Amino acid sequence: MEQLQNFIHNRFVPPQSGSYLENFEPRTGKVYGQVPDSDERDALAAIEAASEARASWARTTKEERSTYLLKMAELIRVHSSELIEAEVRDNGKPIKLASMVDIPRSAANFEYFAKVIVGQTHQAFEPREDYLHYTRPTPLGVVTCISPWNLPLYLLTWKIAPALAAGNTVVAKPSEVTPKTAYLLGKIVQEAGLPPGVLNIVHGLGHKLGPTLTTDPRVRAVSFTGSTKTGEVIARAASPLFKKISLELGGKNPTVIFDDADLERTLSHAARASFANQGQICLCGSRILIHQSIYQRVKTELIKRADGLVMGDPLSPETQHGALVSREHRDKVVGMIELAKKDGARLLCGGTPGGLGGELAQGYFLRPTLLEGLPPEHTINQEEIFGPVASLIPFKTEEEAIEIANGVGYGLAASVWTENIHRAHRVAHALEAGMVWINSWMERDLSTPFGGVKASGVGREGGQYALSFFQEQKSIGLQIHPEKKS
Ligand code: TXE
Repeated sequence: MEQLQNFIHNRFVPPQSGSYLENFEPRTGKVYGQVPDSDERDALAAIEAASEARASWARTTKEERSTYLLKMAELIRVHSSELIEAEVRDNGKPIKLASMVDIPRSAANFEYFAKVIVGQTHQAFEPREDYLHYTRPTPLGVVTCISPWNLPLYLLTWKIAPALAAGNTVVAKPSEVTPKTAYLLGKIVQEAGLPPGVLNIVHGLGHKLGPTLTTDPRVRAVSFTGSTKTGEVIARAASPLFKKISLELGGKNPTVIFDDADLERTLSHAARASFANQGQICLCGSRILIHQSIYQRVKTELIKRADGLVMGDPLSPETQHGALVSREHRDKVVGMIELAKKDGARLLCGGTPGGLGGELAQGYFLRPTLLEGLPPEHTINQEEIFGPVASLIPFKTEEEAIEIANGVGYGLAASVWTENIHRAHRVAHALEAGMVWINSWMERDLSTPFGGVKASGVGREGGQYALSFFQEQKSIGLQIHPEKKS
């Protein structure tokens, strides 16, 4: 059974406690590896390594850092088969998704920031003819990047790449539930020849490592993606210490379908928005708001599409719907469905766990599930379920749709489906969400700001927004003497 190790100062090292956690394979429900159960001592060793490497990495030119990042991207592509299999076995996602999205995007994250950093410009201001101010982006120093289990390498590299490009050294903590691709990234760091200490990876439980990783005086910034609850814990610990924090948290995103939508297109996207990655993407549309005049038709079609998704072995290329990430998470999702049923929801499809035989019999499978009949205020329509569960909600007017869409604590993303250009923009402007898609879902240019409002987080990732988080803009003022003195 494979035993993963921490990656500190470019060396693979065991956790100082000598203890390991079991790593379960979602498709079989069986233990298939061991993950370091690291503690404060490992976190301190990683911070120490990052701190030692800080000054020399900050002195590298942006072209040098760009070259390292391009090498990382190239090596991710070279090792993509191994990374794809690791992501599928760790997470339970369909291999098609890992091959088309997770791993290519992880390479693209490095490639993208390799280009952005060399193109970064400075600003200059001239308040008088004899005076010049200019800005100088400077790295922060040591930064912590903490990532979740739903898009393991994709989200980890989405943080690491801009942090390194900006000249920081990094301590990364992947989710303990999906550690394998982060472990393999350590090997890629060795192969790419990154200087020791520039990127360190510590595995283990968030509550054991979090306090050190988010409060150590040498850590200048914390970039986190995960649950709103953990986001709160991190904000409470790091904010009073004046660390920069970026929090990408949960969502309860509405898919708003008006009666003039192009239904054929809308329905296939709406189903994908609800069930992609088994509904475990923070951008997933878990509340489907439907104009009452087309409600029955949309409902019937969505059920057909949900039932039509091929659930199966995540390692099979035909599979469209894999396993959920863990037994605990699957049970939590099923618990929410049970709560909905108890309170009077109608289960339109899915809802029962399991359903596969052979070596997959104990896997964490749950068919795409649609519910209706609960008011917008019900827990099911308020709390993030983060599984293959969407709830249908009818509305009568545009105003009502906006009110329902905005009537939750979250504000990450939304999609609006209409052929009326005025309504499309009007509604997009009125929605309380960091990102709104019109007649599309999850189309992303890596330069656009990514992040939420309300309980969905603080700060923006993507392009210059990520760079500005991982840098300080130093302002330098210069007096120009009008007369020649020397
Ligand atoms: O998240 P956690 P989990 C949501 C989703 C899901 C729930 C739980 O609703 O059901 O979160 O998922 C680390 N200090 N999302 O348990 O606990 C942890 O080890 C520092 C939404 O995975 O927030 C992991 O590396 N770090 C989300 C990371 O934080 C801590 C994607 C995320 O774990 C910590 C995933 C602490 N005190 C889950 N405690 C999205 N919106 O993208 C834990 N961690």
